[in-house]
Amino acid sequence: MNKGALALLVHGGTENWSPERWKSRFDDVCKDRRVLLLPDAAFDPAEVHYAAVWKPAQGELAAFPNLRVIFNLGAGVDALMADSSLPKVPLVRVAVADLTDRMAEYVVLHVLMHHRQELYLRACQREKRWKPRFQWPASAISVGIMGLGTLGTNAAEVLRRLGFRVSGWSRSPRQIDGIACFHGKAQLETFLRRTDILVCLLPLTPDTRHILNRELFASLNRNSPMGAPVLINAGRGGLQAEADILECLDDGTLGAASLDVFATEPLPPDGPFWTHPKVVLTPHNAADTDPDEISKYVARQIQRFEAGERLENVVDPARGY
Ligand code: NDP
Ligand code: OXD
Repeated sequence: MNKGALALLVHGGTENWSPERWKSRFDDVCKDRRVLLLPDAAFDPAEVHYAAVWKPAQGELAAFPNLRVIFNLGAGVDALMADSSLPKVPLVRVAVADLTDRMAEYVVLHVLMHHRQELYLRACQREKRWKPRFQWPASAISVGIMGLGTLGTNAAEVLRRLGFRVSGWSRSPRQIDGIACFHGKAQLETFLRRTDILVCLLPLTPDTRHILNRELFASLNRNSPMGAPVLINAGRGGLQAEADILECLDDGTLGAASLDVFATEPLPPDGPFWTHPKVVLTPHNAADTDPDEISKYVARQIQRFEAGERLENVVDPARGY
């Protein structure tokens, strides 16, 4: 049987998103199928049944008349949701243990960094100051996670095992052992009031754009042992009002921030976040998508689809995630 081709459209721009690397992995796991690396391959658009993509250009996917499934090579689909010409076929996103565990590593690393006062301690080291500060226990700190999906739930559970008081906020009601769960706009304020370290793992949708703003920061717990609340955002840059973050860091509404994502990526060299003393910045690599794992995941899903089984982790276009 002539198997439909898989088109690869990868426009990440960083080492992890090297199109050639993805092509070689997909060649390994789709041996009986043509894997086309666009835009270079000479091909007939009609032969493409599957597309595996990262940040494709607007309209690029509309060129395939026989497209059956789109596989987003990451967890967040905001770039695809912004394409009004996106073909109306199932869109599958990444939800795999490899990525989920990497995100938990990032969240734990940054929660501990603020909890254990690493910014202060590094400054002491630079200045050769031997000045230990009181070290409060994890159980004194309340971490609030916005987004209790694949990534947020796992990170919440790992933090709970470390002894933190953990709560979470989602769109619909959730129940997770040992985690205080809040949902919807009506419960947001209650969730924020008890939060010392706010971790954002929300998807970017019309409902969540700029949700991380001054009003929200002002609702965080002002009586935490840490003095001022801390923000950790590894969701998307569009979730944060960046001018508000800078102002709130400067006026003490926020004590510090770990930011992995930005409205404009790569962050321009003259951006104020690079040098802000209260900011810990990473270049959108909280949780890399690993080409080995993700190519296998996509190949498995294609197998399921062709065997008439249900695709996993299909995005609901109405919700936008
Ligand atoms: P999921 O879809 O599994 O979870 C999303 C969570 O957000 C759900 O709990 C959902 O609520 C909640 N949510 C969505 N909209 C709202 C809203 N309006 N109000 C309240 N809660 C809302 O996503 P993942 O956990 O897999 O990924 C989350 C995001 O992380 C991705 O969309 C991506 O942007 C980002 N990401 C960043 C990476 C990085 O390296 N920086 C790597 C990978 C992902 P409900 O449970 O009710 O549906
Ligand atoms: C993702 C990401 O969404 O890497 O997977 O940002």
